[in-house]
Amino acid sequence: MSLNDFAIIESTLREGEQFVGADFSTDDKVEIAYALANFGVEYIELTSPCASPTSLTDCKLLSKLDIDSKVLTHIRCHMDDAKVALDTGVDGIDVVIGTSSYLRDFSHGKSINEIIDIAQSVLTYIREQNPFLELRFSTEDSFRSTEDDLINVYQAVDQLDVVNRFGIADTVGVATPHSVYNLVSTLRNLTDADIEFHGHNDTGCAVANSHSALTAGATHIDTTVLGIGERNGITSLEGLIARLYAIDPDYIRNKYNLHQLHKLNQIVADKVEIEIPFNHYITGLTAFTHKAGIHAKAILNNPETYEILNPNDFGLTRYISIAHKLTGWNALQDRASQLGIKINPDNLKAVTHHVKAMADHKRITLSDVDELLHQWADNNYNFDKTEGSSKKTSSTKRQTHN
Ligand code: HCA
Ligand code: CU
Repeated sequence: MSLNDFAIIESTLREGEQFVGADFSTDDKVEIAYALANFGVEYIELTSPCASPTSLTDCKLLSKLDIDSKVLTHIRCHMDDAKVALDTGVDGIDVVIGTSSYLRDFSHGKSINEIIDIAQSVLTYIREQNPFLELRFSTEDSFRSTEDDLINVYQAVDQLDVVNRFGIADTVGVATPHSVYNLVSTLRNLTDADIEFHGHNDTGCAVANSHSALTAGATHIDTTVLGIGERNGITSLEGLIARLYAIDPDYIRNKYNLHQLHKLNQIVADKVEIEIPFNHYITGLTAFTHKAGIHAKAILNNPETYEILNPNDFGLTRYISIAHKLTGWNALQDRASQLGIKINPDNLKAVTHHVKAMADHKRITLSDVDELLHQWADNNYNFDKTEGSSKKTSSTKRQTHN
């Protein structure tokens, strides 16, 4: 199990470029690469240098950046692509070829034996040209390939002894934690090389699948910032970090610069012209927002009661929402203290009752609550106890609270 010894292959600049909203300029790529390196990802994967003339020059440029993350590029299992990639100065090359019947019949048209032949010649060639390069071989659409085909292909490549790492790709997001565990375990028993998992999120399993891959012995996980990629993308960096932090906070705190995560998300979100989704792991607007009175009370006593992720570790703060019918008097007491208001327990309960009644009738705001707290802290106000309405009897005393 490699939950305590794994590396992130951050593919925002490769898989992420395949997101419909992405159109990164050279400057964008440099900025994102620096932000990823500041966060501390071990690898940054770049679009194939064969994709376009600028992809080639950007690959060369980003390989020269003074960053700690290793720079990889990603190519088809093709001799022409290999020659171009070798010339870019990257630290490693990720090679991929489809093995499912879909891709064999409707994409490259090759049989399993032909795939093995091509893989052998391309991978051997790359290794001959550069003995120090990190070389990875992956099958595309691994989870709709037959296990026999996969074993034949991986075994044939393993015998060459030229790759550092094998990849398994859930290209269409069909895998489950169970199927990922089984396939990674099979590959783990077959080779001593490192194992990388790349998982799409079409059915919402990408983070769980990545976690499962690690428990089965995978060593490398592909991510993108905000999960961007083809269709609805792959394992998000933030989802993986949240998942692994929940298991071993100290390990993740020491491994990555967690305070950089929100900034990194905002940079990428701005460039691809989306909002960070409200419910996104760690960085979403509501990720640390608590609402129900019962939750608020416990959170105020001990945040761990309802939080497995500490927002402070990410440079963020929690928020307790109080302007609604589910509110409770503990949360309102906390708000009163924030406002410097003294309010006796009976009045506090009366305000709580009043807020709830008011919220039953209309959408209320924090200022409505604050106003009520001010009013009830001031004994010169009499309230009509009919639910949902209050009646001021004095308009002078209130000013002392403003
Ligand atoms: C794609 C290819 C890929 C490759 C993954 C990998 C996939 O369909 O664009 O090389 O690990 O999802 O299979 O992203
Ligand atoms: Cu992919």
